[in-house]
Amino acid sequence: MTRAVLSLGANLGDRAAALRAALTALKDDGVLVARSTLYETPPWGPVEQPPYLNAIAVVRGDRDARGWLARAHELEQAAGRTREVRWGARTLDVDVVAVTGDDGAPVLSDDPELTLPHPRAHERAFVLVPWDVVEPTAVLPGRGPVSELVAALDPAEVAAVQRWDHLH
Ligand code: A4P
Ligand code: MG
Repeated sequence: MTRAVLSLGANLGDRAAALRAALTALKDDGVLVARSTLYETPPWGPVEQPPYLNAIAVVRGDRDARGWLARAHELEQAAGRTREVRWGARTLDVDVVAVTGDDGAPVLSDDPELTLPHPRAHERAFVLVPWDVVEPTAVLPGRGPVSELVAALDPAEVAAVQRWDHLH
């Protein structure tokens, strides 16, 4: 058994439907431990594109790290994702943020196919803010407590991550 933190993002089409379908699929798999609400977030990175909806899912089950990546790719495909521009707009992106074994030890990997922890998670408000709400004691392996990483972000970036569910 392993535990994984997944980051879900969508900025094309019916963003909320894509995220909800993926979260429902994880629930139906019997692996969903916790999930955040949906947050609207400004696009991060060099590509100009529409705002995202983002969410975090904590899952636990009988998969290794590669197994979670494979499930992530299945969920992307079910949402009709095609791979175009790196960092560009997408119907659904599911990234594996971190994986831990049942002994609590983090899975570490510098394989470009699956880098763990995710190499950009520690600087992304759209990952850290929802994760901190769902799991206030979480630690990002090699980087520190998620709450401290949130505190170290630009406050404007944190404020720009806005709860969306209760507005819609
Ligand atoms: N890969 C390696 N490590 C991982 C990992 N830990 N989790 C490989 C998932 N995939 C990992 O991913 C490219 C390759 O990364 C895959 O072949 C996989 O084996 P991709 O999903 O095909 O392409 P991508 O999503 O464009 O690249 P990447 O690196 O996942 O992009 P990012 O960094 O996730 O950026 N702004 C906001 N506000 N919210 C967002 O969700 N997302 C992006 C995508 C940009 N800006 C955003 C958001
Ligand atoms: Mg991705």
